[in-house]
Amino acid sequence: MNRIVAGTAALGSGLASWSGSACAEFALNMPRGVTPVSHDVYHLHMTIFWICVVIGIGVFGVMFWSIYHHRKSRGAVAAQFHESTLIEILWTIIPMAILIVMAVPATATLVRMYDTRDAELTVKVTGYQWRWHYDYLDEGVGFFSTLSTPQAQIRNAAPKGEHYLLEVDNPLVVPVGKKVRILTTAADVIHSWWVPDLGWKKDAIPGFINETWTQIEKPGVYRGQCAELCGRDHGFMPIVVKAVPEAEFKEWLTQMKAKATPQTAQNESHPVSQPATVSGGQAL
Ligand SMILES: [Cu+2]
Repeated sequence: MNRIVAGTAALGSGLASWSGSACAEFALNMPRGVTPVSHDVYHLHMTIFWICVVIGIGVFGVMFWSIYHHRKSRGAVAAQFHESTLIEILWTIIPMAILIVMAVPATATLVRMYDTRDAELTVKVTGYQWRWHYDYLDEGVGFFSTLSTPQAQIRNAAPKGEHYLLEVDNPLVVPVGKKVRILTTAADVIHSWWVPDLGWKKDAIPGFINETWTQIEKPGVYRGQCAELCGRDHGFMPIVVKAVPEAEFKEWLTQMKAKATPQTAQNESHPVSQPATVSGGQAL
């Protein structure tokens, strides 16, 4: 009996701790994000969601009402309205109107997503199997960003950390409130750069350069992953974006340039040398 009581107590405390931690992160909806585009995407998603709810209630309401009121036990006789011009017009015009109502905000959001004009900083993101390379094109700074979760955690030999498989050695650092143009490409297979809080994902395709932009509104660390099945270790190429105030960003950039200088001098005889701040990444 005591064992049952103890077991129940343990289960209760387990559930309490679960509801305190995991449940706090549990969400059914998509994140609102931290950029103007992510807010647009969220509002678009909610608009279309509510349109679908109204359509669902309307269609199923009519259907269930009809099933109930025109049931066989009431002696219902099917109505004959083949070749009804009115019905034909209605079921053409109503869906068309619904599509137009959804297409207008969707197009406006897409146009905004592709408007990379007036960006203050350009970062080229290159996907590799299995890590990312970031180039600050106008600054001469570039580095690899590689998964930093210890192997022991991956092999279940150590307790998993808070950001298991979502942590890297060198995050992408960007200034808060500035428009950053992001170019994506790949050096081997197709990858996809995806940080949900930024509101978009962009394929990184060898031989092509895709373009988008972001403007993060509040400082913080935002995490994502490669969203393309790019090979064996596809699940081990996380993305970490660190948004910092402009002054801090400039300081970081200065440090990165200082680190780059000695090696740039060394590589002067090799015009196509790798960016000097490259840190060796390891494929897992
Ligand atoms: Cu990938």
